[in-house]
Amino acid sequence: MGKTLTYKILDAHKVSEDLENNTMSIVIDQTLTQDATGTMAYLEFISFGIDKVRTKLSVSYVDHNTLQNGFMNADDHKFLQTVADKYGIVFSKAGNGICHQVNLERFAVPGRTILGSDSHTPTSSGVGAIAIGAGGLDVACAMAGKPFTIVRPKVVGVKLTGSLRDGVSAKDIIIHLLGIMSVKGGVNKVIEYYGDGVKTLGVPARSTICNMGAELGATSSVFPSDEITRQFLKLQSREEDWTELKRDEDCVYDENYTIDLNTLEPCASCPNSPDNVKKISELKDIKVDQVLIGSCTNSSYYDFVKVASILKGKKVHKDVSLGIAPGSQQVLQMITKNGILDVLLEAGARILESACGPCIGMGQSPATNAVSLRTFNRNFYGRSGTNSAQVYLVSPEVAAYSAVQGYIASPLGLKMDAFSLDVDYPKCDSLLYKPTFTSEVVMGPNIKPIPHFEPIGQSFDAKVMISLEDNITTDHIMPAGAKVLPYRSNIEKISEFVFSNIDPDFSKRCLDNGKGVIVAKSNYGQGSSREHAAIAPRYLGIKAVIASSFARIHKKNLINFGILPIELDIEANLLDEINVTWDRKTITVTNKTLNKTYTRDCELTDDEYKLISLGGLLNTF
Ligand code: MIC
Ligand code: SF4
Repeated sequence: MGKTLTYKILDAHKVSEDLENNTMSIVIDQTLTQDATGTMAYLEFISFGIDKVRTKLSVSYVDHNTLQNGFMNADDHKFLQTVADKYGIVFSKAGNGICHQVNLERFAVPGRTILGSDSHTPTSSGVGAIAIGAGGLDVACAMAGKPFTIVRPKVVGVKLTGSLRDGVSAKDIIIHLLGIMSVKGGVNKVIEYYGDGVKTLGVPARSTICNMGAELGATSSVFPSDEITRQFLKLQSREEDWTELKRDEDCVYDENYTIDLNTLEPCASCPNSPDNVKKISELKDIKVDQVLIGSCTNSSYYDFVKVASILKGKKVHKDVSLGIAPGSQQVLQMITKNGILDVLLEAGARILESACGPCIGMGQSPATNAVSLRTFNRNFYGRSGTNSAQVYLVSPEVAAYSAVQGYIASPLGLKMDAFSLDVDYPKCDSLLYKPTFTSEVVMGPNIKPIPHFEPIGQSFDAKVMISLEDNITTDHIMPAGAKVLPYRSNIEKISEFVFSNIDPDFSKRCLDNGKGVIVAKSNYGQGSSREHAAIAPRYLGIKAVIASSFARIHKKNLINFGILPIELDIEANLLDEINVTWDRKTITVTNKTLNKTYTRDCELTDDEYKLISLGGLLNTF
């Protein structure tokens, strides 16, 4: 039996395998970090006492906290730049672009493994790499040359046939798949695309699909590296990075889907979950207040060609605010040179910085109850900065066409070829810095040491600090946005905001009680890789999270910081008294208030068991 492309790449990087626990450890070739997770990752890396990174390539991006309200973010940027220079890391300064877009343009190499402290790292898999999102501590370990351990992923084969009709986009493919598989359908799986339809998609389109594979909860997604990939790399002046990579024809997938591209229609992820999918035709006539085009999902030159084709000679509806954020300096230069920027300005667009910006609630929060159409990847409750806003995730085509109409409208059948794709791709190095190994690390006053955590103990009593439903996101746990993001380097301060959007008293309740557990249902911790969603609750005294299932990255973050993840569906109310007793074999949870006991096997690997017993990974150095 032949091999999937996924296992061709993973096996070529495998250093060990634990068949009993179904895990494998792989060498990581490249890493990426961004500023919002990067400060912690580098504090962790520095604590290892190593003189330089031990990867083929590590890149540090600044793209999330670029509002710079006060000194905190600017201090973080300085810290990141000096760390990068000292330890041998390429530095991408604020303004250079969104980490995933720049990484795709400049650094992603077919066949390599890439680990990034951001859940959308799989964007780079569009060239045929296996790129994986992880917590900062895992990325720090990879920079120190340590292998990365994953559950051996199941491989989902998605066969694409036919070609997309005018007005239908790669974004519609992945939104459609989200509608089928749901936000938890991809956990511990890699989504592998194959079939004739693949040939009809360029690398930016493939990367849009891989990017939103994160919303399926997938470990990664992957496309073959073919002639189209070679052309893309050639345009980026790095054809030498290309190798052909494909699956064996007779490989067998664990799960199979076929998508006939000819039959797809423009669709949207409706409020407040990427898997709440409807066709645009079902949403028509909904009045739109805001349209935002950008983010790591849809901010390539290719995306703006389509947007400008729709906006050419048109005006944005008077009741709509249209903001656009090109994904990188390269994209910005290209749309400037090729006349696209003029079209956008003539139409009435607001030009935003090449950064994450509104995608992570850094500005552009919609009005009360506003309808906001975004080409982004997440529409979780509160993420836009306005809890009552209705955020729809759509393709650039739907976004642009609806901006003109003033209501949600389907671009099906519209031609989008007013601008050429066959143009020069400038190599923009003005905000990229190679390391010189000469800097001393500069640390501003808001950058605080990582707190030390004692082990939770093998048996403890604690109270239920919050009881939650399915699909709780890390945005619920540790909100982002302009108010909170400046404290990513200050755990004491940021812990005040844990669950603040849904339970403003959570933090105080935890501190008053000392010891706590969180109780939830399935897919707890989906979404972002932010390890603050583990560290800050740990700081507040949370010792265990009891949930029917966990999202992959968050579960690892909990373990890394010494919190016990317990996969159990228990009955519990706020402030119920709980006892947790656990050893290598069994975990027992007793709700003393309700007089109910639950027992399950301890399915932690030996390493995970050790980490939690010692109080977390940082206590092992
Ligand atoms: C996100 O899209 O939620 C983020 C912000 O990029 C996060 C990382 C973070 O919280 O800093 C992610 O996706 O991992
Ligand atoms: Fe940035 Fe948004 Fe992409 Fe996260 S999803 S990396 S916040 S653009």
